[in-house]
Parts: sequence; C-alpha cells; structure tokens
Amino acid sequence: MASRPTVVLIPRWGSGHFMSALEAGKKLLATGDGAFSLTVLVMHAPTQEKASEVEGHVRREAASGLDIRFLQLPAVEHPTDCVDQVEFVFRYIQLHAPNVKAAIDGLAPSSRVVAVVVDFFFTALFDVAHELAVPAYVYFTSPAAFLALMLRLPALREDMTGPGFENTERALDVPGLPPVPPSCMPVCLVKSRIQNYDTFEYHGRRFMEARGVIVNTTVELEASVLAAIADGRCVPGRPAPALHAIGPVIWFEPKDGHRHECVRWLDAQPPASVVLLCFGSMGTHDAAQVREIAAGLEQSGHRFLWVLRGPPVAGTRFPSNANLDELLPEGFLEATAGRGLVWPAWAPQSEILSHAAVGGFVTHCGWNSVLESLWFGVPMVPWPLYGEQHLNAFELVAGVGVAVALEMDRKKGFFVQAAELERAVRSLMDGASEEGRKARAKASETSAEFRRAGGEGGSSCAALKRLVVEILDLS
Ligand code: UPG
Repeated sequence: MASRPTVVLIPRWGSGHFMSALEAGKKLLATGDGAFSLTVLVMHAPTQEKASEVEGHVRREAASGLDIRFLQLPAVEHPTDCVDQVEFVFRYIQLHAPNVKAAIDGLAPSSRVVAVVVDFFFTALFDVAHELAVPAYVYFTSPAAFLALMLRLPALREDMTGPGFENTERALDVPGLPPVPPSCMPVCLVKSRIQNYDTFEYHGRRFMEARGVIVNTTVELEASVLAAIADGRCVPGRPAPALHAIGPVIWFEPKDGHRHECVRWLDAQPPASVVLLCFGSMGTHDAAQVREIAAGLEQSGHRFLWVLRGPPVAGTRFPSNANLDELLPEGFLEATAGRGLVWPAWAPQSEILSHAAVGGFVTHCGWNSVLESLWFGVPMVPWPLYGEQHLNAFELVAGVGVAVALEMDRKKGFFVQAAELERAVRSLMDGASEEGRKARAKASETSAEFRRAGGEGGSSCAALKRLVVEILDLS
C-alpha cells in the first residue's frame, strides 16, 4: 500500500499559539482536499494551567472528525537556572528534539512526512527536519513586521543593545515600516535583556533556513513589510525566505450555548457605543494604573466594558480573577452604573468584538486580538504590555492607520495618565474626531479586505493553494 502523506505540525502551548497553528493546519488540510493528513505533535506545556488548556483543545479537536492525528510527545525535564521565560522555552525545546525525531520516524511507513511546520520559537527543531530530509516551515503567529525585525536583529544589535539606547530618541530602521522610535521596540529586546536579544536573533537567523515562513497576516494589511522581506532588504546579500501570507487565521472559541453576561449587557447598549478594554491572556496592571484607568473611563463619559484581571496567580504569569472591591476606587461603579461593566474574569473576547454595540477596543495588541478586532472592523487604541506588542502598536497607528495612539510614559514603566486615556477614548469613540473617523474607516476597509483575502480568488486563499502545491511537489 502506498504510504499516505502527512504534514507534521508542532505548535507551542498557549491558546494564542496553539489554536492559531491548528487553525492554520486546518486551512492547509482543507486546501489539500484529501491529498495529505495532518499530524500534530503535542508537547507537554510547562505549567499545569497551560497543560490543561492544551488537553482541552486536543480533546475537542480530536472529536472534530477531521483528518488530524494528535500524538503526545513524552515529557522532558524542566531546564533549571534559566534567567527568564525566553531562555526556558529555548532550552525546553532543545530537550524535545530526540522525542520529535522518534515521533516522526515512528510515522513511517504508514505515513510519509511531506513537511514539518514548527512554531516560530521552535527553530531548534529544524535540525531534526534536516536530519530526516523533510522540508521545514515556520508558522509565524505574530505580524510580518515582527518577522522583519527578527530578521533584522543582527544589523540593529549595536543600536538596540548599546549604551544609551534606553535614553535615545533616534528612530530605528525596520524595512517596510516608517522609522520606529526606540520606545516602540519590543521591551523584551532592549539592552537590559541581552540574552533575549541573542535568542530572538538566533531564531531570526534560522528562519533563513526554512523552506518557507507561513505568516498570519495578509498581503493587503502588511504589503510594505512583506515586500521589504521578500526584496531582501532585511538581510541584504542573502536570499530572502519564501513568505506565505495566509491570514487572517483566527480561532473562534466555540460558544457553549449560554449567552455570557457581558454579551447580555451589550445587548442593551446602542450600536457602536461601547469601548472594550481587554489585555490578553497575561495582561495585568498594578493598583496605581488600575485607578488611573478607572478615572480615565469615568471622565471620558463613554460606555465601556472593562475586562479587569487581578494580580498574577502565585508562581505563574497568569492573572487571577479580580476582586473589584479591592481594586477599583471607591464610588467608581456607582458613578458609571448603566454605562459601564467591569468583568473580573476571562471574557469571550471575540464574541464581544463581534457585537454591534462595540465601537472600539483598547487592546494589549497581542496579534490574535488585533486580527479579531479587524475581522469585525473595530478600530483600536493600542496599550502594549510585553512581547512584541509595542511594535504591533506602532504598526497599527503609523503603518496601517487602524488605531488612535496612546501616549505612554516610557521612563515610568509605560504608565498611562487618566487624562491621556480619556483623550484617546474620546478620540476613538467621538464621531466628531477626525483621528477616530479615519481609524474606523480603515478598520472597516480592512475587515472587508480580510474577508476577501480568505475567499475564493483572494490573496490568502491563493497563497494557501501555492503552499499546498509546493508541499506536494517537494514530496
Ligand atoms: N482572550 C479571551 N478572553 C480574555 C482574554 C483573551 O477570549 O479575557 C483571547 C483573545 O480573544 C485572543 C487570545 O485570548 O484570541 C489572546 O491572544 P493574543 O491577543 O494574541 O494575546 P496573547 O495571549 O498575549 O498572545 C501571545 C503574545 C502576543 C503575540 C501572540 C501571537 O503575548 O504578544 O502577539 O501570542 O504570537
């Protein structure tokens, strides 16, 4: 019997990465139309919370009836003495390499592996793919702008990690973007985090070895950055990696049948009147910043839905459910009753963004949140926190034009004053504001573009078809 082709996907734990990669895998599967199956190698997430999250996803997806096989990789020791999470992930992945090789070896002879697709933090696994002579692809869950920056890190090392970077105002050159002020560079990559810089630079170099980089974006959204990468402007003198812009890849959490309290509250609000504030799976603010947000929202006079989480659960980076009595200033809930809802726990973000009452989104700029917002044509106020989010925020305001800028005090841990939040919310939500009107029109245009890109004849649909042909031709 002829051995059946399969594409091996190795996603990272955490919904933002895991479900994005899986949805991308499903798009490949659908485009391949039975030409190959999908095999997902599932790593043990390093924390119990993330492990349960992944287990839930796998259980649900395994029951979907699609041609997807989930293989659990054996657990490995946790590396110790890591300076931070970036180093931990890097070393943790290296420890998985022998198990990944054994798992892929074990697929033969019933399945012929035609491609291996790895999360962008997992480039160390290219060695396994090379050893097995299987084409390796990267799945990039962040914008192409961050990909451009990662490719560019060797050239920017002196600028970003040299003395004085923290105080300089000299803009940096990320090809395809307007000049980027230092305050908009990812905080994880500045001088004080030299080890992170080394790790991201390592991944950036290894992307050049990939058969292709599959990016969760569209050619319409990030045209100039994608062109800059493709033209070789990020790494002069080296052939640029092949890019496949197949986005937007968005995972919509299945509804569980009951109408969430946030959604029921929105049902009673006028169209496009509510600003949503939500800061992702790990975003929290300290007590002083929470008070400032409350004051800004109260002064803005606008309707709001604020997903407010408590401090991280001990020993984790994940927020607890907020104790509103402790966190919110006295009298705030009474003063904003009827026009504001503060939700203290995980909220159904994409369902909220799809609601007609939502007219704006103050977001931490995690790329999945950004794509969800644009899918529903909702303009944003970026409030970046960690990871690559500061760069995403810059691109949304200065590059794409779907967001109204928020001034953050870089010297004070990116603190935002109440008056500044009030100004940005008014600017986003007031029909009379030129800035807000432009962002809204561009977000609505992007929403239409997104829907076209994924449809028959659209750019992302065409990119997927080309990718599938390439994978099958290579095999
Ligand atoms: N979400 C909810 N309810 C909440 C909070 C979040 O449904 O109360 C969902 C949200 O809809 C989105 C996901 O959780 O689907 C969050 O994803 P994302 O917006 O990408 O944020 P992070 O989880 O912080 O994502 C990580 C990085 C981010 C990066 C992203 C993709 O922190 O910087 O852009 O991965 O690489």
